[in-house]
Amino acid sequence: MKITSAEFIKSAFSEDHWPQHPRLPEVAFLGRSNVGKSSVINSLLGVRGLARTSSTPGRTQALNFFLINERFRFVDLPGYGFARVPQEVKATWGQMATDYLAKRTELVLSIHVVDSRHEPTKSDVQLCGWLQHYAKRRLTVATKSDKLSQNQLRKNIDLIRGVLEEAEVLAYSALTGRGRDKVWDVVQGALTSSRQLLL
Ligand SMILES: Nc1nc2c(ncn2[C@@H]2O[C@H](COP(=O)(O)OP(=O)(O)OP(=O)(O)O)[C@@H](O)[C@H]2O)c(=O)[nH]1
Ligand SMILES: [Mg+2]
Repeated sequence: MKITSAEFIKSAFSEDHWPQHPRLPEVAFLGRSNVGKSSVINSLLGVRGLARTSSTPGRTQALNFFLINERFRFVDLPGYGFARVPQEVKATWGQMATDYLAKRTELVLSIHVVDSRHEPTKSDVQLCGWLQHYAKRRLTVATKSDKLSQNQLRKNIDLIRGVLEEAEVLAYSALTGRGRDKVWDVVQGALTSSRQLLL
């Protein structure tokens, strides 16, 4: 897809702050804290620093909305499973993210970002179960693949597929752009089939 414009719209901490007009399809990025969600967004868009990234886990605290090509939105969700975040913040995360996943009719695709180097955690399995339960479109992306050999990557992708019980897991790297075109194909497919839904 050709990106003609990409801009940050707003951060939202609750439902009444989600963008309302116009109604546009949204693609959400979910996953563990520090896994590389914001980096996936920036690399897909080819814009450095649009979604804030950091080596400190917990960088993204709210739901961050980005408007792309004035036609659809990307939503960067806060990461889960960061131990040092206080209990009440953890509870708020759960509420914010689960509210969004359960209620947002504009959501057409959830991109679950996992670390290609590690076995998925309990939280990953839980999120995946959630997404399967809601029966909306989803895609699992295993990022940071540049840190692995081809052989190790293949083994890990198989492991991740097994643990998450997902037929397809795409190898990705924000550093090299690996997997970028494939992810865009899936995004494009979701946007195309959502057209009627939102009219
Ligand atoms: N080598 C490599 N490093 C990456 C890749 N993607 C992200 N990183 C690094 O991983 C760290 C975390 O990336 P972020 O994109 O901020 O992760 P996040 O999931 O948005 O983190 P939170 O918002 O804190 O949940 C940063 O230091 C990135 O530079 C990748 O594909 N390859
Ligand atoms: Mg982030």
